[in-house]
Amino acid sequence: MKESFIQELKERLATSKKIVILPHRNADGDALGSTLALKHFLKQKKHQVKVVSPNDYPSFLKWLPGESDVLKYNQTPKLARDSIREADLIFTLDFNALSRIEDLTNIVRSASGEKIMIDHHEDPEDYAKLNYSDHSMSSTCEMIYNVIKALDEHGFNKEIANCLYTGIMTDTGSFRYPSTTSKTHNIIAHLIELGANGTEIHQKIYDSSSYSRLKLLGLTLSNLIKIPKLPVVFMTLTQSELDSCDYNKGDTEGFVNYGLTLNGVIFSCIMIENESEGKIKMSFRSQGIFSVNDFARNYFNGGGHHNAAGGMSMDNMRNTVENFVKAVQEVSFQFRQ
Ligand SMILES: [Mn+2]
Repeated sequence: MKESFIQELKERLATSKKIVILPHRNADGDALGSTLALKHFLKQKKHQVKVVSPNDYPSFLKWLPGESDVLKYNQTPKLARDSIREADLIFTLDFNALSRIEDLTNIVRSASGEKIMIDHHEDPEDYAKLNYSDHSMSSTCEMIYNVIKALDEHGFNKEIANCLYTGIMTDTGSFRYPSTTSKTHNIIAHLIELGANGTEIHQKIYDSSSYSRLKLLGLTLSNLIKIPKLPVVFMTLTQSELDSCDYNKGDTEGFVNYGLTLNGVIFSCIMIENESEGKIKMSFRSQGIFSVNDFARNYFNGGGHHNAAGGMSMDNMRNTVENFVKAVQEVSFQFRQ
């Protein structure tokens, strides 16, 4: 983190401000954890702070302290829009391209408040006046920890600790992805001292599957296909399969990771049909040097991180699978290195 970022942030926060904090659409543990943690911190500093989310998020995040005050644009559009327009400062957390907030993109772009980006994805856009962008970071929550510590090391409390623990845990796959460093563990140790309850958080996030989710997982795994002679698997879920299990939003979260548990596999993909939006959502995960960020950018209008990325296809499932397999063949030389 650059010293100049903290200095400039301190200047902005020296007087009481109206502040809006935005997570990306379909917020995950890191997006919601980081926005709420920053909100708890800034509220203590006598600012007026609102978290505005583009849409709703999975129910396993709804216990996060402060969640019930989040304004959801798809539920209360006027309130959300007015808050953004009136804000002096607009923090955008856990994303670096304004398209990630979809319906809010133009509202935020045209808002007069100063934009501040804190994020760990690659290739940031240039919309924010102040940036703390570092793709080596495990999570935006780890970055928010650094920001709070630099602004006021006594500014943490139990709520902040629980929010930050959640985002670091979910974005590191429970502290096992390569972005997890000794610094990450030191931060986690501090968060536990501050009152974060790791056991409880883990249970609330991971042991909260609905019946429909477990049924869907079974279906997804039975649809798993290994591409012969390559360390690649893919899974598919059509709209009718989703419907047959009474699919709820968020049910398929994390399914793509199961592909990597197959011995020798280093690249896993899941393709999930969304009939009403007329597209197929694709998630990619890899282990080691193969970049799914590049793969998603080059073939499926997406991007993300080196080992975790997303993309989409406007084609039907059959053609999407065909295109995926073709793309994999094209990059297959990378698997032989
Ligand atoms: Mn994140």
